[in-house]
Amino acid sequence: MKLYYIPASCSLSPHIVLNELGLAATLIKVDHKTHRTELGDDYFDVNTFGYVPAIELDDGTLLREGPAILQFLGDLKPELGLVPAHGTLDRYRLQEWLSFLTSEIHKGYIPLLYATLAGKYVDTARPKLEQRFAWINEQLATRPYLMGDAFTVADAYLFALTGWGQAAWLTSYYKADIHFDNLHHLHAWYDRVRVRPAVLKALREEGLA
Ligand SMILES: N[C@@H](CCC(=O)N[C@@H](CS)C(=O)NCC(=O)O)C(=O)O
Repeated sequence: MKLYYIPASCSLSPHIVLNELGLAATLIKVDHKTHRTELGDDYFDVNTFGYVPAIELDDGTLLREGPAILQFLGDLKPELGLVPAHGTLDRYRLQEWLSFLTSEIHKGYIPLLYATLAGKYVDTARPKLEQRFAWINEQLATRPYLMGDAFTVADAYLFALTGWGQAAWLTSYYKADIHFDNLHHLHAWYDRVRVRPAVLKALREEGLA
């Protein structure tokens, strides 16, 4: 297994977990400015988004996103108790913590970190967000919903977040200047989700329809 990391960044957490597990992974350092690995490769060829952590399994499979990686690693040795068993309330409690840490703490740092870069936060955030939505658009080219043929909670989450950019039906402060005009698969997905009875009902109940 390989772990792509930037020293002192959030990839420190899977690094620690690998050590807890006593697993000898190959550590590959990524330069956070050039996005080159210490082997000289372009890290964007490994991870489309250029961020760490990412792990590469021995069969070449790549896994991204800290909370997913941490759970994957913990599940390799359940007897160590680094993650509670699947299906237990404690497992959801762990996911509650991971979601909180990733969205409220980890990403809560971003304005502070970019503020130190001469107030460039908006200029940096918008293209990143648009690139990520473009990637989602590509995923939706081959499947009707994020996970495949069936609507899941992830579609409900994305629907709410996409609305902030699209904002066709919003008049509130949840409006961001993000452009989706060319993302046809995302549009098709959005229209598909928007007419679901449960979605229409929710929009009505929130005074948005
Ligand atoms: N959604 C990702 C975000 C990871 C992330 O923000 N990584 C930062 C380090 S803490 C990074 O690699 N930044 C460099 C970049 O985005 O180019 C996750 O939760 O794993």
